[in-house]
Amino acid sequence: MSNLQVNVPDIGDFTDVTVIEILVKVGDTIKVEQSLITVESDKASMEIPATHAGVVKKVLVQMGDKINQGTPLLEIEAAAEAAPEPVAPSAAASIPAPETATPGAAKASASAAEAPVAQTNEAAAPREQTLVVPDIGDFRDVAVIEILVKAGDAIKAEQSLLTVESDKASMEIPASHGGILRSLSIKIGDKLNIGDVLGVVLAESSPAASPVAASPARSAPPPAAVSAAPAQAAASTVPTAVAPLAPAAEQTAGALPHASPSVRKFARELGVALERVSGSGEKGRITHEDVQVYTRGVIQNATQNIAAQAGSMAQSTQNDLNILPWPKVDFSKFGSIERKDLTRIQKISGANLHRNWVRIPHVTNHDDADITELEQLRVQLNAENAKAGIKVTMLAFLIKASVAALKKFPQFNASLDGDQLVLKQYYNIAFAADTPNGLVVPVVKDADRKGIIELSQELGELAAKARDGKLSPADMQGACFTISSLGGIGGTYFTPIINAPEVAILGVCRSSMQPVWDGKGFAPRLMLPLSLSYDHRVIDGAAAARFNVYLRELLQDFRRVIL
Ligand code: CAO
Repeated sequence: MSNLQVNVPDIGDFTDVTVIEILVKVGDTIKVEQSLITVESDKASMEIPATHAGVVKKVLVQMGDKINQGTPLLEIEAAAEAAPEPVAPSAAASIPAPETATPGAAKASASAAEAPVAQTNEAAAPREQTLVVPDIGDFRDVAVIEILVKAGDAIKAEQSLLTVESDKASMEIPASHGGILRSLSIKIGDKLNIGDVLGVVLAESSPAASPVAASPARSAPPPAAVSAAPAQAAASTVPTAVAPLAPAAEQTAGALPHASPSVRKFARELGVALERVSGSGEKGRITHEDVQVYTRGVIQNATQNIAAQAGSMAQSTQNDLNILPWPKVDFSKFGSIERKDLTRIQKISGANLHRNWVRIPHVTNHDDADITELEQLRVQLNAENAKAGIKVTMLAFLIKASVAALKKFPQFNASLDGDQLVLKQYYNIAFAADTPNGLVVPVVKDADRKGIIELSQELGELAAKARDGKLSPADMQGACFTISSLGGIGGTYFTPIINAPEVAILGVCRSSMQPVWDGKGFAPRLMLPLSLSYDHRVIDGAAAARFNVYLRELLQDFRRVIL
């Protein structure tokens, strides 16, 4: 491994171009052809590629330095397989000297001659001039990235018409003639080469006064005239990259923002319109960092807007409900904490529960049902069906009793729809199921047509599907009334939240032996706590008490279910 110096390769006519970006730093491993710095003249910028591979030991240029061909750029420890002698710079970085432009110009004439676009006939319209891509040296198939003028614009000779970009350089293409732009025949993304027709201008000067006008129908001027008579450059079609620099004041308003190709590429990747970015570099040049700052600003604004909107929504909810904002507490001040994301089910059910709790005026009616005899029947049925693997729990009886109560009190088997009550003539009963991922609510369809054993079997299947996360949307749709049973867990009473658009829900807790007065004395009875929440817009308190009493009677004497 040996240390060697990497110099600026042949950059054609570029002289004293300013370093506007340094793309590598000490310690970087660089490859041949990798861009090292970006340089810029007034209207063109290009990236200077590495001529050797290796590890950067020293960066020999600084931002703002003026460089020329041969200026030392880096000291590197050359890689073992370093590229041989300094490579000729890539086409993108090699801007030909005007002298080398002759063949290009010849091509320009040829291709303009071949162009099918209606060319000006001097006799018929002596002032019309065709604008073509002038000699752009080694550049081939450069993409149009910006069009700076439009048909109808008054343009000046030398005014930038469009910007083209290759992989590593961008440049503005000037007008060969001033006047009124009649038409443009290019669009963004078009790939251009020397001689391609850009449009037609109604020239401001008489044909005789303009060197270009001498051959108006084939407007690409002989480049020799350009190099031999630079004073006439203002009337030439030489691209800005090799033309005398136009004073900044002459640049068109709304001209392409000043930025290097890599910055343009970066901006394009982020979808940033460079016109909106303020450049902090020399002469207002937009740097990589400017694009980042702009992007951060946009994201920040968007985030703030969303937060403001959410805030105003929350505010309006708060105002509607007259409640305080959610308390913000730094819990870690009081001890160690862990943060855990809510599960998908928790997020969905949480949003639904919140809506239901806030939107439905809930009232909960509590009662106790004596299920002493029913429990005996349940135990007996379980014994009888044990072989079939069917487990009969209190839930199946509760479903059956609820169906009977819904039939007796149809407003419980209903949904509010605006000013109407939708009364259902089917009996689908949902039940809340506790699963490792959160609460789900499967639905037993047509419960009125099923017996206790069939219901028990179906409950077992749905509960298993719920635990395994295999419930389909259809399994959870179409409910009329919901039962939330905490009987397997414990507790006495609670307030279940109505499952909108239903109008009532039955909460059931664990049955327990209670001393119950039978008129003569206290008898031990198995009592089941019932908690019926109802939508007070649809159901009034008396109806709820009657529903609960009826349900209690059914559970106390299950024979009544068939009445
Ligand atoms: N009183 C006393 N024991 C009861 C009972 C009650 N009301 N209800 C059930 N039990 C018993 C069962 O008989 C069973 O006993 P064994 O284990 O001795 O056989 C045990 O409790 C467990 O029953 P289970 O819970 O497995 O079955 P289930 O049919 O009663 O309930 C299901 C099924 C899916 C509803 C239930 O498992 C569940 O998830 N419950 C939670 C519902 C919930 O989270 N509700 C709150 C929603 S709102 O926040």
